[in-house]
Amino acid sequence: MKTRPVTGTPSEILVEQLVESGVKYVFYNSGSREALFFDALHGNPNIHGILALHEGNVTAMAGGYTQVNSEPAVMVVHLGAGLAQCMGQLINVWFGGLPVVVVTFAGDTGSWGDRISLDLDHSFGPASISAPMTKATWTVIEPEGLPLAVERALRVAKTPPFGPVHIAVYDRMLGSQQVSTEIVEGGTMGLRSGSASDSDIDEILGALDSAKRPMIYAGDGIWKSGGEMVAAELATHFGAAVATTNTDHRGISIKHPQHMGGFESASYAYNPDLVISLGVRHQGSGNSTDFAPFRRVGRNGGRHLALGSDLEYLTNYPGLELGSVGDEKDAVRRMLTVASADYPSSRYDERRGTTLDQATKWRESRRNAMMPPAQQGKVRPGVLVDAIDEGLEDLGGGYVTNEQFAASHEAVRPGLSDRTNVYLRAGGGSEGWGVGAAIGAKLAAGDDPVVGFVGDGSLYYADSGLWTAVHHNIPVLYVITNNGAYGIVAGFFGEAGGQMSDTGKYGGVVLDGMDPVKIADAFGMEGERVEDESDLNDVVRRGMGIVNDENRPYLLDIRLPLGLPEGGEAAKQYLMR
Ligand SMILES: Cc1ncc(C[n+]2csc(CCOP(=O)(O)OP(=O)(O)O)c2C)c(N)n1
Ligand SMILES: [Mg+2]
Repeated sequence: MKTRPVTGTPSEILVEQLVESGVKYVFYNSGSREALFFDALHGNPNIHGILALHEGNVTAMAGGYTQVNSEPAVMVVHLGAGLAQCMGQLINVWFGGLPVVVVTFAGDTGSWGDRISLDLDHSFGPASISAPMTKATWTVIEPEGLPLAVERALRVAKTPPFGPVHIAVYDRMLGSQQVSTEIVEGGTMGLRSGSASDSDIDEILGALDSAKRPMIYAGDGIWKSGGEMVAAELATHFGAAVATTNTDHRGISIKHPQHMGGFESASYAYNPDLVISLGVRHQGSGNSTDFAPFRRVGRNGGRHLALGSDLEYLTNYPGLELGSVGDEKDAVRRMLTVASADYPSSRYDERRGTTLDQATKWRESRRNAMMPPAQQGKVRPGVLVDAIDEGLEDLGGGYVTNEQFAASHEAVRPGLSDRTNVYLRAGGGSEGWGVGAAIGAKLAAGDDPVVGFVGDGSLYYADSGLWTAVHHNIPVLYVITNNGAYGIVAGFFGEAGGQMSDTGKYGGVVLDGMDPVKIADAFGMEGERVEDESDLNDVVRRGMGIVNDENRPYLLDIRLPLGLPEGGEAAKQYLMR
C-alpha cells in the first residue's frame, strides 16, 4: 500500500482522497450541514462539483457517467432526506449494476435527541435505507479513516459485478479541526474477474459449432469487461442470432445485423437449439413464465450454457447445463483465437445467411411499426431514429442515451463500423433517468457527441436537469420524443381489457398543455419545436452543429403522433371547479 501523509480538515482530506483516486466530478445537491465539505470541494481545482437540483437527477447523472466507460462516479446528497429522494433513481444504478459511490452526511440520532430534521430516526442507522439498493452500505465515524473508506468504496463498486456503494459519514466530524492521516495513492484499479477454464471455452465453442440455430443472449457484462467488439465478432463468426434484455442495447450493439432485440420475443421467432448467455442477468416479470424461453429450448432437446464474471450472471437460469465464471472479454477473445484455427467462419456461411434473413425480417417489422401513415404536423418515429443515427455517425459516431419508447432504437438501421453509435438505456426502467444520464454521459465521453433521447413523460420527472446542462455548459443535444403521452403505459392500458380500451378514452396517460421548449427556455436552454419531418435531417444537423460547434446544450421538441392506442383520446379528468 502506497500512502502519503496528509494534514487538513476532514473535508479537505475527503476531497483530496477523491482526487487521488482519480475522481474528476462529484455530482451533488447542496446541504447546509456539510458546508465545509462543499467549501473544500469548491476550493480544490483538481475536481469539479456538478450541481443538480433534485437528488434523482444527481443519481441519474452519476449513473450515466459510469455507463460510458465504466469509470466510477461519486455523488453527494444531503442526509436521510437527500438519500430518500435519490432512491427512485438509485434503483436504476443498482439494477444496472453501475459503479456509483453515494456519500451522505448523517446526524447523530443516538447520543442526544432521537429527532433530527431531515434525518432518519434512531431506530434506523444512517446506512439502513440504502441497503436494498446497494452492494454495500456502511457508516464512517473516524475522520482519520476517510481516505480508506473512500478508497474501499470505490474498489467495492468497481469490482465485478459492479454496483452502487453507500457511505454515510457522521457530519459531526466535518469541523475545522486539523487531522493527520494518510492518503492512499494510486487511482481506482481496473479490476477484472478471473478467466474461464479452457475446458469451458472448448465446451462453448463445440456447442456453437454443432448447433443449428445458436443464439447469443448478450448483456451488460460484455461492455463492462470491454468486450463489445469481440462479442459482436463471435456472433458474426458463428452466424448466431443475438438477443438481449430490455435494459441493454450495448453488450452486443443493437445495430449488429444479426440482432433480434428482446430475448423473449427473439427466442420465439428464432427458436434456438442453443442459448449462450454471455454476461447477461436474465430478468422477468415475477411469473413462472419468465423462464419459458429456456423451457422451450430444453423441450426441443437444445442446450443452454452461460458465462459471466460473477454468480449474478448465472442465477436466473434453472437447469443450466454449464455455468462458467470468468471475465467476458477474456473468454470471448480466447474463443475467437481457437475458432480462427479450429472452427473457420466459412463453415457457418449458410447458417449466417439464414440468421441474417430472420434478423432482417425482425428489424423490418420493428421499422414498419415506427412508420405509421404520415400525418400533417407530426414526425414519424422511424424518420427520427434514422435522422439522429445517421447525423451522429456522420460526425464520427457518439453516444445515445435513451429514456422513451415512442421512437424505438430496436428499429435503428443495422450496420457496424468504427463510427457505430453506442446506445445506452436506463439500467432499471425507473423514470427520471434520461435528462441526467445524458449529462453524465457527456462528462465521461469528452469530445464524443452525446444525444439524449427523452420522452415527454420522462422529461417531466427530471426537467430541472436541463438547468444543470446550462449551468455547467454541458453540450448535449436533447431530443424530446413528444407523443403527448405516457405512450408505453397507454399501450398497456389498451391491452388491459377494461373500460378505457372499451370506450377509447384514456385517463392518466395524456400529457397536454406542456411545452418542452418553454420549459427549456425557463432553465436557460435554447430549443425548437419540430413538426415537419420533411426537413428533419437539416434540423438535426443544425441542432448537432449548435451543440458541437457552439458548445452548448440544445433541445429539439419533436412532435410525434399521439401516443394512445389507435383511435384513443384523452378521458375527461377530475376538475375541482
Ligand atoms: C419511477 C417510475 N414511475 C412510473 C413508471 C411507469 N412508467 C413507465 S414508462 C412511463 C412513462 C413514459 O412516458 P414517456 O417518457 O413519454 O415515454 P413514451 O412511452 O411516451 O415514449 C411511466 C409513467 C416507471 N417506470 N418508473
Ligand atoms: Mg411520451
